[in-house]
Amino acid sequence: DSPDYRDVGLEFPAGFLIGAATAAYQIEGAATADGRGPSIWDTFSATPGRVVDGDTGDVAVDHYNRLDADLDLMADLGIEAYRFSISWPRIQPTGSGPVNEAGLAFYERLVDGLIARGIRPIATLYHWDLPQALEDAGGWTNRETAYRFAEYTRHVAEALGERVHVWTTLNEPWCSAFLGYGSGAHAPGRTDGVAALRAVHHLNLAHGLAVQVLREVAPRAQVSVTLNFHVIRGADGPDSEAVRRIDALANRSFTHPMLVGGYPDDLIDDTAAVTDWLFVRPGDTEIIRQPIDFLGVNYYSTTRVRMWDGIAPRQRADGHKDVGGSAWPGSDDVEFLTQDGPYTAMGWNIAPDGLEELLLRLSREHPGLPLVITENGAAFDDELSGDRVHDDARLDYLRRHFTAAHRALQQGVDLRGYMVWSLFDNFEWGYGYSKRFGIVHVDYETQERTVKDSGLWLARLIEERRIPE
Ligand code: GBH
Repeated sequence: DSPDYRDVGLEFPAGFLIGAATAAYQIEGAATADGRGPSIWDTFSATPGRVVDGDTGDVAVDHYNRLDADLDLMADLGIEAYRFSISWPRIQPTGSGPVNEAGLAFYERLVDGLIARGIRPIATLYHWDLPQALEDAGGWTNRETAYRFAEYTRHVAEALGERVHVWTTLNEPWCSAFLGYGSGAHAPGRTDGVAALRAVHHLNLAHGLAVQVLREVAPRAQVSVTLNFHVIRGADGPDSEAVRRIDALANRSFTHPMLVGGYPDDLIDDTAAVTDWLFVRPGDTEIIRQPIDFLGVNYYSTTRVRMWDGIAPRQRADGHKDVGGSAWPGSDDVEFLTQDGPYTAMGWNIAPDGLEELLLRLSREHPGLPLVITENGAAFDDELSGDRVHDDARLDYLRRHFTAAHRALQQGVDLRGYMVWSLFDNFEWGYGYSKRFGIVHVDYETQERTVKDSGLWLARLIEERRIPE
């Protein structure tokens, strides 16, 4: 009998960090303030047809100009940690050269404001906003971008390393590589399988180089990377060819080089018709395989696949718009199937058992590596009613996933924390403002913030340290 994950009263241990997450381009706005340069997401969102309703991050939730009030809101919710990202084009408007001090000052104010309120800062160095000037030189298909990222990391760590004790190099490099250069659903919107696989390697290299820099500049810091895992269900059984292929491309193309060493043989074989992988140079394996202090896990949903005879029809069960390219170079004969509901507003199936399964798998395969859930949450169609937002569906989603995390803890998984995605409704990438993930509602006309019922529920969970009614 499988659990329904709707338990109440489950207690989280002291020291288990509970908080919320955001990303720079999704919330900050102020796209040209204080010398910020353009990123690939500015270019992409300004290109007609790329983002729903032509939305951009120009204003977003205006967090850049509302920092103090937003910090007070975090303190009111009682969050113990805040996971945010630093905008590379604010620090280096063209992706190289000296620090733009005015841009850096924003993050100094943010970090100081968090510390003053007793909230632990968790800084992500890259959440998809590559400086456009670097994209013009090839972006993540160009090996040089990895070295520029290491330089940027050094600037940021030198400025903030004394105050920020938890760092994440990259957020979801799978999305950067395969949605940015493969399917084209994300910036820079390229549709080229070789480019996507080159990007995989240069993102891995950037991670390794950045970890080396952080160890040198901030030796006492906790260093991590955040990956979005695909929890894959095989329509033809759990050990099917389709499951193995998608696991290789989606999961092991990052975990293997970062945590084990080198690329998996089956990944190289599966992609042999697309690339010879000669962009991997001697010595890269050692640079990428750097010890990290914990692994950041982003989890939303599961994926269901089977092999197809020929090029599989691209059903949009994967939650992404069909923009022509493939996110699965060398595996276009894998079909993605619609799964049983219930679903979120993204069309993603709700499956807390997938989170439990994922945490158990990671802890079994990488013993000794602590885990942190760096993102989990859901979009639903919320409505303001007076000064409340009764988002029962999101509250229920969070309850079930916190229960799943608790079950993993009970089974011995070294899980250290849980960051809910997201603190605010925000710019949901290709979906613009049409999808709301926040535990805080934002009125995009007035920029007024309203804590949703799910936010009040999270505040109680943090205060009582147990899953509330
Ligand atoms: C995260 O991306 C991002 O880090 C965050 O910025 C974003 O706002 C948030 O989640 C919500 O989308 O069908 O094979 O593509 C999550 C991106 C969405 C990628 C689910 C994988 C399902 C697998 N992921 N998607 S597939």
